[in-house]
Amino acid sequence: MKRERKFNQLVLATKNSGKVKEFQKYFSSLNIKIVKIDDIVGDIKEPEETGKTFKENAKIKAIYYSKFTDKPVISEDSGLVIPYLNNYPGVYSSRIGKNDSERINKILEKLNGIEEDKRVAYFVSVLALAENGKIIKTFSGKVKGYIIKEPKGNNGFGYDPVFYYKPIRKTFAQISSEEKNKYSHRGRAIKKLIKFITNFS
Ligand code: ITT
Repeated sequence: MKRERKFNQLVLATKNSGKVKEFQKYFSSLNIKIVKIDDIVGDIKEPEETGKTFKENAKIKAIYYSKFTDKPVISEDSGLVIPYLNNYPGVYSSRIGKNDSERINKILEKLNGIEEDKRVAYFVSVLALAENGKIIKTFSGKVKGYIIKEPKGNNGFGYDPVFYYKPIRKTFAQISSEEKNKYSHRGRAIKKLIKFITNFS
């Protein structure tokens, strides 16, 4: 069954410039225009992320922002999950410190002296697609890595400098955003989103 209207434009509802860069990179070769929410509605108040899961928070953000525009909106909730630390920091990934380096130091302290096989970590991304305050669908992506003892690399954002991806023997901060999109939680979730919107266009 074909949808009547094409998803030829998506409003990206995030305040995180690192995410914006990766989305723009991914979509740059496709016939889908990414518009930032700020460019449509200006600097509006962010919704409270009261959910207990990434999916709940992604939905909260997508529903909230999609009430400000008639265009389809995509939001993301993502974070780092460390099973040895009972899945910390999880949905609190952006809130455990004032800036990226404080947040990185917090997890390095918690893992101080812990051997490599227990330093497994996952990045998780859940995207929510919504229109006029209603969720159309969610998409998720996950990638496994290891938290190394000292930050390496200057690219990316957030926990990328300590997230070591074994298949390429580099951290996510040592590769370009294009390459990161090939392996990352976000890249994997975006791939599912694209499959959905292009099948229904
Ligand atoms: P928005 O809600 O406006 O999208 P945010 O930064 O608050 O921006 P989240 O609530 O989804 O977004 O928090 C995700 C946090 O998880 C993010 O701030 C980083 O600290 C971390 N994170 C997520 N994806 C990451 C990635 O690809 N690389 C490094 N850190 C990442």
